[in-house]
Amino acid sequence: MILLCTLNAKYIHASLGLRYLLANMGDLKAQTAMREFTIARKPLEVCDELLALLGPQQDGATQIIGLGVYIWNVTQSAELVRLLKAARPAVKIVLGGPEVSHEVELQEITRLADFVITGWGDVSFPKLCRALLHGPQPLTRVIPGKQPPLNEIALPYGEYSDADLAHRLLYVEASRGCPFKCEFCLSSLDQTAWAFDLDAFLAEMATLHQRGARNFKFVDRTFNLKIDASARILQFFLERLTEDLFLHFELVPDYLPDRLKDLIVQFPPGVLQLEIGVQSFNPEVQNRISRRQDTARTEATLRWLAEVSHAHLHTDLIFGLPGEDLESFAAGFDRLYALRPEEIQLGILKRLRGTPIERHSAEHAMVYETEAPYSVLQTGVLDADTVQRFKHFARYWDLLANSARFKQTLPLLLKQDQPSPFHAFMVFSDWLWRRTGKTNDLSPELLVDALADYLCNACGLDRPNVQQALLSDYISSGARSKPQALQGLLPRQAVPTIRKPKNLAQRQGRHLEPNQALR
Ligand code: B12
Ligand code: SF4
Repeated sequence: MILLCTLNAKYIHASLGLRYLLANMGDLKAQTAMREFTIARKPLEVCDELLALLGPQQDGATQIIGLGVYIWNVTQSAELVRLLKAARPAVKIVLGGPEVSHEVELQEITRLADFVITGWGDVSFPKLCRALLHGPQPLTRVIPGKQPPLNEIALPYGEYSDADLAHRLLYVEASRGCPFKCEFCLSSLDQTAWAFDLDAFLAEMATLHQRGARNFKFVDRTFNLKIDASARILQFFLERLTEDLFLHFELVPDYLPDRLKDLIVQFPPGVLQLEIGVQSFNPEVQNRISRRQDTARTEATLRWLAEVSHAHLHTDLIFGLPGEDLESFAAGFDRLYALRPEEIQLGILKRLRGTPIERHSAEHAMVYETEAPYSVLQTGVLDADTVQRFKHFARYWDLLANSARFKQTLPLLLKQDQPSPFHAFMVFSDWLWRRTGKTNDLSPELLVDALADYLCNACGLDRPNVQQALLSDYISSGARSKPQALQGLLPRQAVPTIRKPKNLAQRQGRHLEPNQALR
């Protein structure tokens, strides 16, 4: 028997990689099963469950476990492999996935396993299984995954169950790879992008849609690379537009021809989510990490999307890039904030295994965590304290700004007596950290009280104005407890004005104006 397994970041994330492997098992499919867990599960429980599924090993029959290893699960996966090997040494463990595809010999998990397939696993995993089951036995432990023409790979979408369709994000891909070279990113090693046959892909999407799928998360690295294909995909979904449709695409920010704009603009609020990596506005830093990005066009695209389209804009910045100091990052943040995307996700640089960013480590005094997720701890221009302060900032920004829970209050906070929104939020973030000492378990009520205290007492703002803003935000958020700062002001039973979104795009739902959400 063959078991395909992985530990997803959360239940809502269904593994597309494993489904590809399952769909391509060919004659071995009948004896292959797939089992997904989350990283929250104890490795011992996962081990017991997998061994129970395999059943006792009879007459020396070969049993194989294929494990998908990623940055978010490598620690737990290593423990799982250790337990499996201890309990049943004869079981053949095959690893694959981006985390074990590079620096293979340097990792503990790869030493514990029997085989590692690097890169694409679609055809190489079944081939290895055939060799293990029927011989001849493979000669090497580390096997470079074959990258066949995409039309030779069976599409995996039939492997999504009805429960997946109902409860999870459905990852789909119209293309693999990326032609760009941003050195912090694993996709920079791809050299180019390869497109799946669009007719075959759209036929699969049509089947998923007929089966009731409404959440489609495209993992294409760059959705706006081949405009003909992007336009056909958008058109396909425009023809199936319903209130509960949710689509997520990743775009490069400096290229949005009118043809795509004309289609994007036709999507009503709540349907399209666009993830746009800006990463840095500093041209010297962009150059250093080989990221080609036209700043003027980036700003023009973002401005158009924010002002004209109804798309929800999820933008990304990376803190800690080689040579980028706090002031440069602050300037980039302020520039992006001025364009008013719904979300600015503030990521911290990670040294992913295999990525070329490593070449800057010595010159820019980069220090990274040695264990996953390999986040930067300090650089030549950012000391460890500043990196810590930024981590608090990023978390609080998520809670207060990206959550859209404080739409009225946030402008009061960012207008404080500081040179810019970034600096104003940094002062608040330092204050909140001193006061609470934590970034987790901060309830909406605690945040309301903290904001009231900060704005009225530390900044000296007029209390009724602050309370008015907080009251409006608190009621809109739908929270129902009673923060101290709003005692006596809340209606007896605060009625939420935003309907809880029905579909999985919950985060996006919170950014809708009440009248849009109630459409
Ligand atoms: C979906 C996704 C997520 C989801 C999680 C999904 C899940 N299942 O739980 C979320 C959004 C949570 C996420 C978060 C992060 N992610 Co992410 N994510 C992706 C994304 C966009 C899609 C993955 C996918 O489905 N790909 C398509 C499938 C077909 O490819 P695949 O998964 O690589 O599978 C193929 C091979 O790897 C191999 N394979 C896979 N499993 C197995 C098993 C066996 C036995 C074999 C033989 C082969 C094999 O065969 C498959 C088919 O060819 C990729 C980028 C991308 N487009 O791939 C990044 C990516 C996986 N993420 C990455 C990173 C860095 C992160 C973050 C650290 C980002 C951050 N915030 O800084 C976080 C970590 C979260 C955490 N908790 O720590 C990196 C991976 C680095 C690594 N070494 O694992 C990627 C590659 C992005 C990049 N280009 O750099 N991510
Ligand atoms: S960051 Fe985006 S554009 Fe750059 S290499 Fe990675 S996927 Fe491609």
